[in-house]
Amino acid sequence: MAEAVAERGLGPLLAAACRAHEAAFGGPALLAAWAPGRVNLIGEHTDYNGGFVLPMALQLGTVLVGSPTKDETISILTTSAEADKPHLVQFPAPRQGSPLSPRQPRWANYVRGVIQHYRGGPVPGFSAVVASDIPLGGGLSSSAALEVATYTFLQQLCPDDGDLVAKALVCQKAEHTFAGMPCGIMDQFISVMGKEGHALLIDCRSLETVLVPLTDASLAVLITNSNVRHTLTGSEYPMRRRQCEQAAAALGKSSLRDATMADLEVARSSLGEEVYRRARHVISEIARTAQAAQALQDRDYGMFGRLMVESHNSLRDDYEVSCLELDELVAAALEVNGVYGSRMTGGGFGGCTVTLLEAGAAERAQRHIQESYSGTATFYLTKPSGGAKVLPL
Ligand code: GAF
Repeated sequence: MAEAVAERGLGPLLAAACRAHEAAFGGPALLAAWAPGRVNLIGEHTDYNGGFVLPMALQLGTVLVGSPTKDETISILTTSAEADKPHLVQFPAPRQGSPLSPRQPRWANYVRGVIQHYRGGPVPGFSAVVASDIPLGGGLSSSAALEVATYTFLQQLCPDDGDLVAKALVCQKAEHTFAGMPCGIMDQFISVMGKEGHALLIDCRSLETVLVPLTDASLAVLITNSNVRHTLTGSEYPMRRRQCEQAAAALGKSSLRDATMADLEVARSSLGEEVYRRARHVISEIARTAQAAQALQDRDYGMFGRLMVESHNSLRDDYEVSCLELDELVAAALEVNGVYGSRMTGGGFGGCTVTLLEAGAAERAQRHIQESYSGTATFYLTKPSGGAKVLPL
């Protein structure tokens, strides 16, 4: 059954990270920060097309605890499975004068990238421990949470001007330049800006947001991890991005946000069938997301659920980023009485599904999904959380 994320709280994760700091570095952690992962309710592969997304921040997240040091070395220990086992990396602080660049191990590049691009830098020496309860490779933005937790930690060590949008943009830049992943802005943005009890409709072109309440006690959001590990730094994600840019250019638009279905139909034969289908997903998904946010505001969960299913089908058939396991999980969820809708969430190629359902149907749904699924699923029932924060020690 689902982990009771809310009841467990942040305490054990923070305490374990502080103990690990004391053990590894021989002194207490004096500063701590936390940043959440996210689940996207709808609006997939629209962010890098200037479109709408509707994510919520999770109660699952990443903590980074640490202390300033006298020397100009940065030492970071991760206890999360990101590195398979506890793993220490050390490198000279940028304040020493030499810029950081991506290196092995890969997990540390999210931290290095944020340190390098930090707006309050150059960053001095410090010791730190990273710990996380976000399932890795589950498509719930463990990497964005690590970037945003790192930035929030640095804000205490050497404060910047506190601009939150700029913070999300720096974390995205770290991912582009140090992890080689040309992601959109959704994951870092929601990890910074999440609001308790709300999903956030983000216009990824203007970066304006609308808070959409998600506090109805009769409603639940169930995340199901297929436990098929998703990796997005391969060629598929960048290729989808390029295809979208190609379609927008052929339509004479700066992004697919500005294109209509009618524009697309006119250009169909010149685009080629595959690029046409990629663009059809994006244009229809942007419209669906705006409509879904309205449906959620209106508490029209039936409509929201139908749009989730359309989104999944479009990601599966037109954008081709689903996989058999995700399709199985969605099909099983939709067989349960009390389920409004279900879809793959995040980048795809594995990871999680998200299901909107009556709270009273949650246990039944988990049982049925697990029984129907050919693999082993893991479930999370989580309420929308706030964004990144400093933790008092
Ligand atoms: C990944 C990316 F990091 C996001 O920017 C977004 O494009 C998402 O895939 C798909 O909606 O999480």
